[in-house]
Amino acid sequence: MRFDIITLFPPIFAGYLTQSLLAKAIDRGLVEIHIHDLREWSTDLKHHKIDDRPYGGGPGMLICVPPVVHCVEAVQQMSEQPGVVVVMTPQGDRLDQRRVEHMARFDRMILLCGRYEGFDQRVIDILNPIELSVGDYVLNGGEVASMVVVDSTVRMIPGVLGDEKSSWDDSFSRGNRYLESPQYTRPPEFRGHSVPEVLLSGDHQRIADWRTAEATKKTRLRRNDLFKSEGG
Ligand code: 6GU
Repeated sequence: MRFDIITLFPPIFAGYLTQSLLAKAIDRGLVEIHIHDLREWSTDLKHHKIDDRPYGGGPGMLICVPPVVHCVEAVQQMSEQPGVVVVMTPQGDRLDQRRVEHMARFDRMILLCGRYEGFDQRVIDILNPIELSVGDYVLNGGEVASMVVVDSTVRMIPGVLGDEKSSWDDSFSRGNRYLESPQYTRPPEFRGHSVPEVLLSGDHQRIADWRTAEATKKTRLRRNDLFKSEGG
């Protein structure tokens, strides 16, 4: 799967791309990520300005339409495979695991990271992108949100996780609508806190029943809404 990320702050991505699971997926050729600096498509050759004040007044600055459209068109040309254009914005559809699993089937995504007060509306009207938000709170820009999209999508690509089963078992994945039960590893006791006896019993049926009961209890307590959205 190929990701093209368009941003005003390319250095934000350096650490993220070179660590852990994502770095391994890139090494193994399962994922390609290309970062593009929107400022390079500025029509203002002197200051590489890409934003301006909103018509009609109001606070802050907007990202102008010409550099964004030129950049997306140029980036589309960089691969034969057309990319699905995704604009990261708090006004977008809220990302959830169902959406992630749908997007994991795309061959290529072009992620546009907003800054300031967002984009000129004509960016949306011309590019007709998917608009995505990662939750009901405001971030300083779409960069962190785009990493959320890459991170959650990549782990659904077959072969990316070592153990195929592990993403299936996760909370919110297709196989599971419950939060996870508590987990423990060594030592068996620390500062008076012991591992539940059942987990040391070796009785697989009892362990499975205990985990189901704990997961159900935690979900009911913390996220009762998950029981009501079975279709989700
Ligand atoms: Cl995609 N962008 C910004 N700036 N804030 C957000 C968001 C995106 N999703 C949630 N909050």
